Amino acid sequence: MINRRKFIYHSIVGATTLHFVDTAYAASQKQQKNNKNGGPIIVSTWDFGIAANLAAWEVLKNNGRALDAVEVGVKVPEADLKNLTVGKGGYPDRDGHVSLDACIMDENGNCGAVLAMEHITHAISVARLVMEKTPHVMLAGEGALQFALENGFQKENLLTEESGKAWQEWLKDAEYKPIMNIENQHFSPNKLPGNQYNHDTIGMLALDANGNLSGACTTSGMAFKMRGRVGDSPIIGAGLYIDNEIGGATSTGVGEEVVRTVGSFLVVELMRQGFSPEDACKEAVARIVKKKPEKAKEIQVGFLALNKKGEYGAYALQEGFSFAVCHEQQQDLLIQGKSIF
Ligand code: SD4
Repeated sequence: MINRRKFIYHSIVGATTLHFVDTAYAASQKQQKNNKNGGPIIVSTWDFGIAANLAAWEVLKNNGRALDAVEVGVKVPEADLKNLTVGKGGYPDRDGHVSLDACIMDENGNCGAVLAMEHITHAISVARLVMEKTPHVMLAGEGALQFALENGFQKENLLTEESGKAWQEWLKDAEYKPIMNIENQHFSPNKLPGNQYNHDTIGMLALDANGNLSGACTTSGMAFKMRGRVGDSPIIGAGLYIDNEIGGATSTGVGEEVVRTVGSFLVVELMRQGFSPEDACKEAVARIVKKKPEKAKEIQVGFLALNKKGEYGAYALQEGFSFAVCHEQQQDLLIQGKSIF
């Protein structure tokens, strides 16, 4: 299996140095390696984290600030029209509106977020402006859009031909059912025809050369959600949390379950207690399972964590969760191949 994944990935990205390995297999080696070096390092969720990390690396390699790196990085999938789960081109809600959730947090505990914002591709940049230019942490809906427009963002139609077609298709049955375990194309390439992901968020964590941590998280949320629904991704402590003394964490999957456990904050607090990043993520997933055992086989939830030493780890409820790691100009895509069962 490992060899097969390696082959697939090398064939896609060519020149970049990449390794495809199971998380459990690789995590301990990686942690040792990064222990020596600390930062700069970037980790982000899912396959699309690879391209995002490369953009973020351009900032970190020049001694840039982690905050700038994570913003630049997650803007890549936000602008990618082929990405149906983040930014422009993301799946709409059940009424056909694309509404975006995003948040950002820096090394000083500053944070900003936009919730259910329509018509603006780079939700993360609006979230950053909320953090830097307002006395608030969150702006939602019409107010977020108004703030964005007042600050020079252009109003756009975020529904593309492809996401519009997917919505029309969905309307035939109009059944809201998060499909789990198909997020990673390489892991289960033949499960569904086309690009029928119905959720995936980019969460990115970075540690810069000065030893400072920041994070960003951005998504179009669960596909075909109810109008006005907001998940975990823009909620500080749920979809993202940074504590510059300890580390950072971010989440992906069915946001309602992450909100119920304040998942990312929990992961960081577990690391404070001495858990490794991977063990902290595993424990946070276990708490979700404990609260809702009946849902454990139906949904996907995953956490990704990076500590102050540059050690990282991830854990997801279901197999197929990939995350991208970038340090010293090396890219890795790790797949967490173990189910909690
Ligand atoms: C949400 N957590 O809106 C997001 C969706 C996601 O992988 O991450 N899916 O609930």
